Amino acid sequence: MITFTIPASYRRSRSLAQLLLLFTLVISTNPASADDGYRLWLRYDIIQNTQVRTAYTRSFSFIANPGTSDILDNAARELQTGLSAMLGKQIPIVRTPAKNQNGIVLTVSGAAASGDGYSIQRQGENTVVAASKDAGVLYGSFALLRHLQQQLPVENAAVQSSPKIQLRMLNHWDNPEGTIERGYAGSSLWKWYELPETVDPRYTDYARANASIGINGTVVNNVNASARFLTAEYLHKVAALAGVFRRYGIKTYLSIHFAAPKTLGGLKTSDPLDPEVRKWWTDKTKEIYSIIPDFGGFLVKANSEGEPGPQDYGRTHADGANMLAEALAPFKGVVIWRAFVYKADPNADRFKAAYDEFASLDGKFAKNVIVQVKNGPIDFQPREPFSPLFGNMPGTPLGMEFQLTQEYLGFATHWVYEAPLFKECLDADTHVKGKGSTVARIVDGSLHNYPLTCIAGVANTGSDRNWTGHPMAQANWYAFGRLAWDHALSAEAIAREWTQLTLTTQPKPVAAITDIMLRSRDIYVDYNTPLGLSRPWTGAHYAPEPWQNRSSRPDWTAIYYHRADSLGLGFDRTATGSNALEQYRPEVSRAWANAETCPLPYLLWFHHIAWTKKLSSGRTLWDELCHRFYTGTDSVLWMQKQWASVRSSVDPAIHADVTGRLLKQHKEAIWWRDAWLLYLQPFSKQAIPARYPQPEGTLEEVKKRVKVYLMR
Ligand code: GCW
Repeated sequence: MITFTIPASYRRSRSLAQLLLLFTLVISTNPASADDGYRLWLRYDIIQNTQVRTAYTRSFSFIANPGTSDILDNAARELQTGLSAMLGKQIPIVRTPAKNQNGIVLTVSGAAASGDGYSIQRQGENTVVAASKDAGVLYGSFALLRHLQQQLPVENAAVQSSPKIQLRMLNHWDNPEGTIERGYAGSSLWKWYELPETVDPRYTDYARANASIGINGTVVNNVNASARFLTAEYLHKVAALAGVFRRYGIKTYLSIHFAAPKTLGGLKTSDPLDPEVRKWWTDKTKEIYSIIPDFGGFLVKANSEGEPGPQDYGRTHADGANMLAEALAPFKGVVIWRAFVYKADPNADRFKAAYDEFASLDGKFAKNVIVQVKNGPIDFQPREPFSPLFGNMPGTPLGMEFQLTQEYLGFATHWVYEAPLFKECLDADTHVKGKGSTVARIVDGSLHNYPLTCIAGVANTGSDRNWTGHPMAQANWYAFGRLAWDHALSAEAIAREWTQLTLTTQPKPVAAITDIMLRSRDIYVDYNTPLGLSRPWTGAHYAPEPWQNRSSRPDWTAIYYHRADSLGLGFDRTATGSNALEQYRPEVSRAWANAETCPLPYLLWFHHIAWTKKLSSGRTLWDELCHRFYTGTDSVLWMQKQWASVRSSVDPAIHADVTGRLLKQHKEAIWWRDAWLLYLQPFSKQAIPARYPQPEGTLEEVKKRVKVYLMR
């Protein structure tokens, strides 16, 4: 409701007409009346189409809940909230189905669906949501709500669905003091200083959002972990969060600091083979389970980017992981051990590092260990080939790590829909067991019969009212969850669905927005890192800095990756270079090893190409680069136009917010384009073709601008 108080001064001196005008202005500009994005894809706005609303009202006059658990109660309550809001009428929750009325019946029955799955069936005029676990009923309830939010016929709601992957998790890189490593949407959601006494209601909304897309695990702290989280004080704070999440079928996990036995326990060593160290972890784990009985397990970044690990004591990753696995096993907890490792070796190719360190450890890990692998071999670049570890550890469950937060994808300023990136990796064929050995089939366990399966997304959430900073970045959280549940869904179907739930159900604008989303990642790649370029970044990972040639280690410079010289551009990873290609099966490496046939998006990942070389596009390397940088940048203008065309169908506040970000995105696309081309030009010794508008400044001027981003 909008409350309106007439200011005293106005009451005295203004005419009624003026007051009415003011009233109208206040209403139309009052931010409280606009959509602030907080509700995400769970908006439940009243259904305007009276035909649909009448049909739904007839079908849903009650929600019958056997009511034996918090999770079932939450399923019923969500249906009640959603339906009541969409129908404009309170729908009651009852214990048993009302006679002579139609409604929704929640049922838990062993035969309904496997694992976390659910079925939605029409029985007579009732709609039955059934599952063998309470969580399945919750997922089914959200699926039904999704169906209704899209205003689809009730008769078509029948479906049977089970997740393909067991552990579908978010990884938060949140620090104890409230900052988020690589977070661009405000500060941490977790208010550590207030917990456990004060439990922010927002934690419940976070859990609802996750459960609505099937996410069933969350790691609440950064992999660059503070030992503080293992203290009793912090465990009680974590327990308060876990208490909220549990009611939505979500387990809580912690990232651990491998050296905690020393730093926290006061031991002389953290050697994983030392009996005292092992005992320390066993005791600590027991303590954790006494405080959080359904604790999920540990996520570990070890011997990576300066973090401590078993190699500090001459032990292997398997030794470290197995020690923790032993402590967790009695409680059915799991260890998720990250494979993101690389050494500061000037002669090594970082591309090969994870494979080199892990492939030989296959089969040496305990049963409750999952090795978590980033989608690409380097580090969440805008486009990477799939990591060669996938397929090469048949005896060790490999989990997938995607990054939702846009560390290398323009933070919260650039609109990049990531589902095409996820799909590109999941659908890639490793050929390890013949054709069709996709990365998805490795991660879902079907190829190697993994007993444990896991997929993680590094969260893009924060304290910003709309959760993700860029309103459109909500789609990346959504798409991750939907693909974690079913990797066979298409990026397009998810984009359409998300748009209908979040922005509008009108077909034309839905099509226009979906179109922007589907092209957005390629557009970004074109103006940012086309043709297989990577890591031209400053320390902030935001501004272009292809000239960066000095750092504490060679693989933290830009020139290490692009290798521009007077002959050409790109990293030779064929047999004449680092031969990283040998880490793939011949069917894969053959397709990439030949510069003539290597797909252009991967060309400079694997080849050093001469500036004048004619590519499969018919253009020379230099011309192709110019073409991509310019079309990528111009395409942002297309995004702006397309977005402007949906103005009347999208909430004004969200529309204005995205419009502003698109203006900035175009400016920055020009910045990226000019930085790269001005930097590469002296190497290529060729001009930017006259048909393109020439860069506005000099290389020195662009560099000055970048410096601003690096100032303290
Ligand atoms: O990409 C790098 C990030 C680090 C991150 C690291 C990792 C959490 O720049 O901030 O640390 O990856 O994945 O461990």
